[in-house]
Amino acid sequence: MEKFRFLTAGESHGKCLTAIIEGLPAGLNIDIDFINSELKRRQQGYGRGDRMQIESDTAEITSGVRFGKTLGSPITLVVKNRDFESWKKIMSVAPEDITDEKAFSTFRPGHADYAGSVKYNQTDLRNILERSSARKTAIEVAVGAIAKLFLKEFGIECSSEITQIGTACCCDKFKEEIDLTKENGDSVGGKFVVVYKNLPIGLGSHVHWDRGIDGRLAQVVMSIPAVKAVEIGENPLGYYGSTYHDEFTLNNGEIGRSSNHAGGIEGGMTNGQDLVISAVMKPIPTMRKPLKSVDSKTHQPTEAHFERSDVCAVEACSVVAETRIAWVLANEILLKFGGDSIEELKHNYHK
Ligand code: EPS
Repeated sequence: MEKFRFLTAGESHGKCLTAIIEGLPAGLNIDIDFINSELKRRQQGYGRGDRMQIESDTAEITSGVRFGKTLGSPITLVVKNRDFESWKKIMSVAPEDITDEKAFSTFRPGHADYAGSVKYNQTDLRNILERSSARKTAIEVAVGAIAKLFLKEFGIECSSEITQIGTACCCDKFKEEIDLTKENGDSVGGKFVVVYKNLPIGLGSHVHWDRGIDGRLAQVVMSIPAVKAVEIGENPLGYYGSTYHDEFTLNNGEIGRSSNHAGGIEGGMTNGQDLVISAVMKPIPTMRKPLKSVDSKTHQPTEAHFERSDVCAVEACSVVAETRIAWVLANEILLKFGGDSIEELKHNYHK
């Protein structure tokens, strides 16, 4: 069930990225500086490509907000692609501008190129690259930053941390691993964890498969480009029931827990403990030292296409995950407590 809904549009080197959000109550404070600081966080991290030197992502709000507060009407957001200045002709919408410049036909193993070109009947793989690019996560983060502002109204905050880069599991070694990968013309993935604190009990439900909040969270994190695995709480492999489950405790009459292996979710519902979600990002498929491929036009063996890319984007991915999780939590709060204004929602809200 969707209460907090949105659509995004935009290509990586097109004019801009756009989103329309619907379902937020009236009266929510919109702090544009916070949205822009989240966009900045997404651009950072060791191992990013040169595109991040060109862009300086900021969001413009063109509807749904007046004098810093939501109106309850749809909110439109725009993030400009600065790089569009260099791509105006190549990304033109006008048929008379048709050009082969920047066209390519050699599939990158691991990218959307192959399946996308077959599905959409495209010979120029740029027509797939442009929307499959992780560039679109910029506008998604802007949407998620608004969801985070909504969560802040209820004292819900989050943090994230990188736990592994390639084979390095200790943060002192992360830079070294990325430097070595870059020297080898390769790319590297990793793992991160996101924690949300101060959630109410009972977001999500056990009554239908599609209402479990764990499934909804897994979907939004798994669908971040290059994410291949999502875990909620502690990976239970190797545990017994007696050692995995979080025993109940009583402290001055207050119900508590002795541990949080469940990561804050039991029976598809938040249980009041911290929400803990980890995800694994694969190495980005665009590599300076390309893998073997096939040319889609000539059907001859060749090397995969290379163009400017990131060596490692795990840190950016963790920011994207934080903001996507915020979409789901905001939606569940709206569903459970309801309200057309932030005042009404706060009146209905309880932990
Ligand atoms: C990205 C923008 C892209 C890439 C990257 C993420 O810009 P460009 O293609 O112009 O260099 O840097 O996207 C990918 C690596 C990918 O495979 O999708 C961004 O804004 O995050």
